Amino acid sequence: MREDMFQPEIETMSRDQLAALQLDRLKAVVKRVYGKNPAYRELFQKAGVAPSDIRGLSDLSRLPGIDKESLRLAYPAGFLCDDIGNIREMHMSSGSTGTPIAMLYTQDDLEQWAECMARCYRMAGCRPGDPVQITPSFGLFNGGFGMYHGARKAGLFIIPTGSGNTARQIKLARDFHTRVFTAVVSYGIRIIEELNRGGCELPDLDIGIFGAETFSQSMKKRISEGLGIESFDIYGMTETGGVGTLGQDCPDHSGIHVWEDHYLVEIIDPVSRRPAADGATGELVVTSLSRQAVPVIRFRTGDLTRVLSRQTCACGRTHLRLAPITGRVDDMLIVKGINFFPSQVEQALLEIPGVLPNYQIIIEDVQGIKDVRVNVEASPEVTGFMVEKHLKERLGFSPKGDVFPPGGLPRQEGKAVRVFRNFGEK
Ligand code: DLL
Repeated sequence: MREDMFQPEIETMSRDQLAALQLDRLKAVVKRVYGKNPAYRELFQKAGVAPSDIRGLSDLSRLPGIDKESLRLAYPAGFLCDDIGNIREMHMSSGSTGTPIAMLYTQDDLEQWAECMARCYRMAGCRPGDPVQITPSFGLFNGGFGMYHGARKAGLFIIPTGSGNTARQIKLARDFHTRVFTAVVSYGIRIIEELNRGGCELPDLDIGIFGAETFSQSMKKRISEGLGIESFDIYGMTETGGVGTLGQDCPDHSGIHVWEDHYLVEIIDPVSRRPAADGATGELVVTSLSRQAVPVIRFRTGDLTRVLSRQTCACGRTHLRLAPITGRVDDMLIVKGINFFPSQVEQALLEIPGVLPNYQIIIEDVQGIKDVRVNVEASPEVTGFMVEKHLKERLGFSPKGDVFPPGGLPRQEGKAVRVFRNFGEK
């Protein structure tokens, strides 16, 4: 029995077996959405495709897709494919535009979520009885409850702190010997700051599971070193059923293993919508194969990534690996003709010794021309000029760099807001 796998028979299944399972499940989910939901049926009819047309996995490309806007317009339950009486839980993403997306779960959906999360915990090296501190918030955000459901399934000792009260988080971690620390990426940094500020003793953590925000290599390094842990990058979203549903990296840290028995993934060029070759960056499109209440069909996630490998990993898992998410399609900034993502600014900033992982990217309109300013916290030896020079080398253009003392920039609870635009556009 492999200790590091929750379901070794599924996690190491041959690619042929996996494809056969995916096809069976794809046929079933297509039949389900078509039979049970008028909105889906209408989309299928418009695209001129019926469930009987799905004979092979390549027929996926014949299916119509949905995106965040479709789900928002369908709020609260326009894509429901089950009886409302069978719903046992809901979560919701607030989104930037204000109209929420609701995700509803049947009992089977909750089991599926817990199973995906339990695989992630076990893959990170968690053993039954390990104390796990769950710091994402408990509520409509899926982070806290998803980690909770999975920890129940994996037999961990749950310390459900939820977000905030950083000093207490550290005390509890010390008092109850937290081995596994779970958080939204930027909260890892908050813990390190608090440790430095209060001169507190570092709790004896081993494993960190972080997600919900881009996790650049340099951020991962800072957090791992600052907390003395091995960090894992966990991925999921409200629309696919929450944290961990899409997967996580393994101890080989060679990409995010996608739970392909539950999700079919495609990468497309966000503009032409054509499939992108393995290795090419594009938008991730997801079909949920085993969810009951609100399965998504060819859902355009808006997240940018690429397929790193479909080969069996050194860890023994056969499920394909994606590159860490670099950003969202609509996060791309174009300034003075140069395209870049906030995560590239983060990566470059954290290469500068003395720069702290708290920053803001401000896009402003200077006499009709779009300009960028980067505010960053750093120790006193770092100057604005040093920041500007390094960003110029790494990004190819020179935003203005303003350096703030440690603690000088605001912090948010939950996901960090990094980009601010001070004129009319989104
Ligand atoms: O953020 C789920 C989650 C909670 C994942 C806790 C990990 C930890 P949403 O609020 O619906 O759900 O936001 C989903 O967050 O489309 C990505 O843009 C981003 N995201 C999630 N995980 C990662 C990650 C949760 N590991 C959106 N790396 C997604 C980069 C991530 N971005």
